[in-house]
Amino acid sequence: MGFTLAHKILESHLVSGKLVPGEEIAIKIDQTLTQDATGTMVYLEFEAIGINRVKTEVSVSYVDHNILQTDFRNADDHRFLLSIAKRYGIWFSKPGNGICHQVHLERFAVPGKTLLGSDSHTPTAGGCGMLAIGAGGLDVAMAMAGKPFYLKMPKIVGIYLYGKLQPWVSARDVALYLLSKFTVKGGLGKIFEYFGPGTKTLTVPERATICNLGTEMGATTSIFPSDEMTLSWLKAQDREKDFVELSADKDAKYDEIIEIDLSKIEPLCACPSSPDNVKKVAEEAGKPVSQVIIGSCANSSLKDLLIVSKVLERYKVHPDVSFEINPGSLQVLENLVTLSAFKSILDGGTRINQCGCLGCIGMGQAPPTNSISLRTFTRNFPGRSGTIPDYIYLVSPETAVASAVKGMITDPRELGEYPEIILPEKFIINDSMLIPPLPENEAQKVEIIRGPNIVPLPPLDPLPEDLEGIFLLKVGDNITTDHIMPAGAKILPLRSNLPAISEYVYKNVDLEFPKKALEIKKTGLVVGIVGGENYGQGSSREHAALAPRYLGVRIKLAKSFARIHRSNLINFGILPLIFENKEDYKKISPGDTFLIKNLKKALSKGEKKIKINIKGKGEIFAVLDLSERERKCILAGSLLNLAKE
Ligand code: MIC
Ligand code: SF4
Repeated sequence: MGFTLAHKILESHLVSGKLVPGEEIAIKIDQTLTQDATGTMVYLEFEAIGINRVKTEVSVSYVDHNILQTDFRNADDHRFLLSIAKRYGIWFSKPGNGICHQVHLERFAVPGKTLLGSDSHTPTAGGCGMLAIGAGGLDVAMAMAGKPFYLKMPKIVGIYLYGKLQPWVSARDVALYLLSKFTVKGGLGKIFEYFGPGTKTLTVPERATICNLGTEMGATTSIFPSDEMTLSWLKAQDREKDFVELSADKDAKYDEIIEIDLSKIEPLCACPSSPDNVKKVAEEAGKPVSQVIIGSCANSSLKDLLIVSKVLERYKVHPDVSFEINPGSLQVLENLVTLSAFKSILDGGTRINQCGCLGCIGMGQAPPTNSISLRTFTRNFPGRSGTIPDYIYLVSPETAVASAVKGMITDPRELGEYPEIILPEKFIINDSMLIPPLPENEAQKVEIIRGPNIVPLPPLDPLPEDLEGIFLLKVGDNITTDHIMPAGAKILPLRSNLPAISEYVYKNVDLEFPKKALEIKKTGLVVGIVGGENYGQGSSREHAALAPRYLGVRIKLAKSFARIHRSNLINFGILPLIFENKEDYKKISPGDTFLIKNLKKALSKGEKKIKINIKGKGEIFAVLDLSERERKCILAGSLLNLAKE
């Protein structure tokens, strides 16, 4: 029986464990990436580990999320990140150079290698045949220190593609189609591996779009084979030497197979306010739109912007629409200019922003009240845009530009003949904003520059014998890390200041949460949160674990957890408990007091069934399914404490 591509890469990087779905494995990490919003914390953690230089083949620190230097704090963060990169042997991608995933695909992704990134959309590099996984910051810090990455061996789902996309239908629609089938939790514990003749019709950036959006289904990662398309991408990037041909064996055994006829896919959109609320664009057509934005790590490649350019050669942007472009990278922008494709974009009435995440993480670009905004972004979680309530649709660049010129949601096939898009055989490459690592002898002398907003991590106490506390909050299914720890222009500057950012935990759900939690903490009790299915979906931000922990949260009791958030909870000593009987969810009300007796003893013995006594309501049971390593981490109070031990 043959092997899948994911299996082959995992096997060649296996440090411990067996490649059996559900078992904990450890793999060697070749490359890491961080971005500024998670990066400051990652490097504070890396410093705390006490290593002299990164041990990976390549580590890159990108600045793309918060590039709004509204005061000293953001500028200080950037300077801190640059000095860290110089000191520890890390590449530095300056603000303005582009979104981490787009730049990584262009300049660093290597087929067959492993990449761990402190950003949930790290799987984008799977478009180049790389096994790329998003993780919490501390896991990335450990990988930079040469430690393996631990994960539960996922199931490998083979997605067999055949046929060819119709004109005006693009990779984004394939991802939306998959989201409609799998929903936001259907990829949990799975790797999506694409194969079949249809893969040959998709370029690397198109494959990257599909891999990128696997994250929205909760998948561990997604991957395409490395073939002639990969070779032509690497050639165009002047990186032919990085090419190796890679694919699954002909008789590879997948845990599940799904077939997709690309020619049957139609333009789709994710309606407000979840990436899996998918409908045909035709069904929503005619609704007026006030804002349309092309950008984000999912859809801001050269091809995406060339389509826009071609459409704007024929049409102008509708007067009622703010049409905005956030190019994925400096390379994308420069090639657009060189191909003379920028002129029609400007002539057509487009607002151009710098290369970066911007409105995708609520850094500006908030839509007006009670109006529809169409975006090629990754997520339309409620309020993420900065306007509450918001009406955000996620669409392909084709649908976006068609709607921008018509002033209403429009099926792009209405625009008539599909323009010819020719990608250059060689891209203009400009690495002037990519700063290479310093040689070791020079790096040793670099001083780390910290601003007053960069606050060291407070100590995290080990697990006490008994846990007594109050369930302060009860939430429903699919709670995102944007609910738990919102981002946006006001909060993002606080990512390196834990006490300050903690004041915003659950701000859009219960404004008083931080204050009430700290009051409970002062009495010596701990705080508990009750959740539904897929608790903590979305981003990799460890602040969604770390900040609640700072406020005294020690247990989260849910029906199920999203992968990265669960790991982050464990890394910071919060128990991810799962209801043994989901019906018990109904029994708990906010304000209930709980007691878990002899918890430390139970954990030390490896017990999986935990008895929780709820005052006035009796006992319920929860499952604590931890590996030995995870148990030790919770007992120590955090992975950092454990690493120091
Ligand atoms: C996101 O798209 O939600 C982010 C912002 O890129 C996050 C990382 C963060 O919160 O800093 C992610 O996807 O992991
Ligand atoms: Fe940036 Fe948005 Fe991509 Fe996150 S999803 S990395 S915020 S562009």
